[in-house]
This record gives sequence, structure tokens and C-alpha cells, in this order.
Amino acid sequence: MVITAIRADITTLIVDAIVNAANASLLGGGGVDGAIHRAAGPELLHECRLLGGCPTGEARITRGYRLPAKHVIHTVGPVWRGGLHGEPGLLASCYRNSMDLAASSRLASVAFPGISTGIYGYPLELAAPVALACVREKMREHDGVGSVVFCCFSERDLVIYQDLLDAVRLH
Ligand code: AR6
Repeated sequence: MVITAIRADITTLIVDAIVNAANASLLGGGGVDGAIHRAAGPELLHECRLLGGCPTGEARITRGYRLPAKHVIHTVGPVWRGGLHGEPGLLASCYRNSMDLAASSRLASVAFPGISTGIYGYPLELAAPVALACVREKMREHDGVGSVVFCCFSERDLVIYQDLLDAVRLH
């Protein structure tokens, strides 16, 4: 299993699926969601409309349309409300359900943004360990998903993921 962290715009990545940090309507928004819909084109919104939304913690899959990625896995992260309102469990569900969908769709490579860590306010230094633990657990469970990339928008975010990945490698 290969887990890496890079600094990039997730809409440029050539992978089987990129994950979208969506909202429960699945009808687009700001942040990475807006960037993905702009790059994929209006066909993505059309397919999302047919899905009828997605509850927090769950995930849905669509095609990638004009994106280089073949598919988009849309997941809805929790809004950060201080950490005592079930946020870690819901965030873990986002990563686990996204990985389960990738495996059941026979996808080998997946790229994740920092779900909930932008507009939804989840501190990345608390979210990244949850992301990494869930991805590792699911990669052990499903050997089909061989490659996962944590796609960071800022240098600071990349350092946080790289430090975590280094710590895991040293064990
Ligand atoms: N590529 C990679 N990462 C990105 C990109 C990009 N093009 N753009 C932003 N990020 P956010 P959330 C990073 O706010 O917190 C939307 O309106 C960003 O720096 O996109 O889950 C939805 O519709 C941050 O690290 O998602 C929801 O309403 C991470 O992606 C709401 O925002 C996630 O930030 C979801 O908020």
C-alpha cells in the first residue's frame, strides 16, 4: 500500500477517484467542492441532482466528466463545533465510507482533500490523524485500493501530513 501527501490542486490529479468535501445537498458550494464542479462541468451537477443529497458521514460516487479523474466520491464532513459533538466519529465515517465505495467500485487510486478542514473549520492537525488512521485501516481491509494521496492546498497542510507519514514509517 502506498500513501503519499502532495501539494496540488486536486482537480488536476490523474487518479481513479478524487474525493469531494461536499455539503448534504450535493449541489455544489465553495472551496474544493466549487473547484471540482467548475472543472468537471455541468454534467456533474446533473448527476448529483439525481442522487438526492447525502447525510453527514456518508459518501456517494459519480463520474468525473471533464476532470482527469475518472470518478468523484462525494462525502459530507461534519461542521467543527469544538470537537465534543461527534465530529471525530463523523469525520472517520467520511474516510471509511469513501474507501469502501472506492473498493466496491474497483478503484485502485484515490486522492483526498482535507475533508471539513476549510469552510467547516475542523483543525487540520486534529483531522489528519483521523484521516490517516482510517485510510490505513481500509487499505489493509481492501487490497484493491493500492494508492491513496492526501492532496494539500497549502504548504502548512502538507507539512502536517508529511510529519504524520514519517512518524508512521518510523514505527
Ligand atoms: N484542491 C485541493 N484542496 C483544496 C482545493 C483544491 N482545489 N480547494 C480547497 N482545498 P473546503 P469543508 C482544501 O472548505 O471544510 C463547500 O462550500 C482547503 O484548503 O473545500 O469540508 C461545500 O459545499 C481545505 O484544506 O471543505 C460545503 O458546504 C480542504 O480542501 C463546505 O464547503 C477542505 O476545505 C465543506 O467544507
